[in-house]
Amino acid sequence: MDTDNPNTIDLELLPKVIYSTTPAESKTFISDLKVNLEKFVLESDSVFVIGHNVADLDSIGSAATFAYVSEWLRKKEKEKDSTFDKNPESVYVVVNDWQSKLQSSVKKLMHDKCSSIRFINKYDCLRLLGDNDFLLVTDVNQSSRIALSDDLHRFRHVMVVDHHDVNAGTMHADKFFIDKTKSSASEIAYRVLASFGISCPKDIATAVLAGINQDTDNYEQKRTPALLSLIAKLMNIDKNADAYVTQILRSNFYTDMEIYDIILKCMHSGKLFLYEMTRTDSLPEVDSDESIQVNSTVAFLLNDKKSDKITLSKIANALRKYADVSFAIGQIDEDDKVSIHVRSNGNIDGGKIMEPFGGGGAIEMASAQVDQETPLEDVKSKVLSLLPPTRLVERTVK
Ligand SMILES: [Mn+2]
Repeated sequence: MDTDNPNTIDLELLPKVIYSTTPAESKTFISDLKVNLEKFVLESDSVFVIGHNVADLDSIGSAATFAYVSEWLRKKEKEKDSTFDKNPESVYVVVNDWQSKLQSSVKKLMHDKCSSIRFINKYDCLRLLGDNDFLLVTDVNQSSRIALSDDLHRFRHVMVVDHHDVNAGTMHADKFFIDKTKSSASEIAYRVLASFGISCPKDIATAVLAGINQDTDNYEQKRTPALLSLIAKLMNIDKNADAYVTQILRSNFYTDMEIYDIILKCMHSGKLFLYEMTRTDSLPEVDSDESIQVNSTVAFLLNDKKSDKITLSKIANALRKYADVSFAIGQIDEDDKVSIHVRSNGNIDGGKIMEPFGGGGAIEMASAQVDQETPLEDVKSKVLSLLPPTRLVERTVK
């Protein structure tokens, strides 16, 4: 665990987190979030919005929406009050991994739909940074995953808005707004925009839809009636939004095929495993009602070539389409470690399984790093032993 990192949170402080886990809480969650956001946005000289490193569509979609809302609030304040002395345009989105490292779809979204957003990198941000500025962190709460982790203390206010749970690696911030029931940070950002009564421009609607699409695996996960009606609303604002999102995702063809190439190679060398997992009937604590939901397919990929965390998380993502829980395990160049990445449909808590390895994350998505000397097979056996009491049947991959 990140205990040596001075930027991470003391777990005792967690009651400060404002959660939303039920629809009833969701209303007060949004109104608390609104009040705090407006206060920080109007008090501060500049507003910086940042998502996680290696920005994805949700990170960009939510950051662009929050930046749009911030600028709108400052403009409205200036109209109302001529003595308001903040520049409405001092609102920026910080993207660290400048264009080169970003996926094609992300670059396209930034270029095509975010032309009104001022994108800057970490160094521009530090150059512009004064002593009364606000940092809004979106789609992430882990200190190790943002570009400004060493500079958080330089902001007057830091606020986190996320749909992933907090844990020991969570950064320091004044306010946390965590809504695990929402599909994506983009969905939260849109609901905040709507609650201010701001009419949503076409480009922002498309960016929000792109974020939701990314985090729900093309609207396959977290498909609640509320989300489906939001998707319909966004498609109504921009009739071309869905076609546009499909088109930018297709531009990831080469990078996607590279991932499938690794999966194929591992499959041919016997390093891809599928298990049918069934909870045995003899377990005393399982009653008949509960046993309905525990038939799951579990996939493991052991990559014997060195790669990186992003590649392994993309492999886990790709395998999740064919399994309920997927694990990608392999050596990474970074820190000479073995990295474990899990994706889950929610039946099994991925974050919990990563905890004994010193890692963590959300139910749906988590990771951990272990010593590089650990054989990949041993990691797999340990993961298997951590799954709920089950009967496992290995299935041949064909
Ligand atoms: Mn997200």
